[in-house]
Amino acid sequence: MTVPEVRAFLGLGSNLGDRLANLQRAVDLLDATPGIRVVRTSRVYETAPVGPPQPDYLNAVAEVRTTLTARELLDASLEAERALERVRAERWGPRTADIDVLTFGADHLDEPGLTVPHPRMHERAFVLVPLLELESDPPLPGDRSARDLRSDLDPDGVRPFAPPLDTRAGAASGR
Ligand code: A4P
Ligand code: MG
Repeated sequence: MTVPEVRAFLGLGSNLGDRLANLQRAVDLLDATPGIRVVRTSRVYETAPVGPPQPDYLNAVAEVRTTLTARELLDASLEAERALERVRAERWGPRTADIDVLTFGADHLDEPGLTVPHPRMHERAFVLVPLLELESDPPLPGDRSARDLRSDLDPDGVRPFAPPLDTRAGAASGR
């Protein structure tokens, strides 16, 4: 029996070390995980930090197709973060790689340690600008729609930095 694939979006961030290489490595690690295919990513943006003073981030959003459950996708993301030797020193503090599960199909989940859509995604231009590049009407927390947000989305501090990250899917199609 074939397990149907779910389309999910992952938020990627890095503000320590070689930030672009960290994001690429995160994509490669996710793509190498059985049950996850990274289809494409947004462009890479350089973004002003939200939270305590810290270096600017690079952020991007990856579109994946997965046969995993949402929980398994989160675990794979945390595993990739660990592989990138993320130092969990302070909440909202600097990190080599942060991977958030933004959406999982059209599901709304609120379980211990797993809330989807990501509860703060609609407040954050560093998530929304790259996400809206890939999907014009993504699931959002509560009953919000992207149309409601666009008017008060402040893209200041979210600057294009690099083209989309490499994916096997992109390489196969000659991109
Ligand atoms: N968790 C629950 N739901 C989810 C989900 N949908 N995706 C739990 C990922 N994790 C989820 O995460 C803590 C726990 O949240 C996880 O173990 C998981 O069970 P964490 O990554 O260790 O904590 P954190 O990231 O330090 O805190 P938090 O509140 O998740 O922070 P955010 O929201 O991830 O923000 N500024 C810019 N410009 N760019 C950034 O990327 N990132 C942050 C971190 C702050 N400022 C930023 C950026
Ligand atoms: Mg996080």
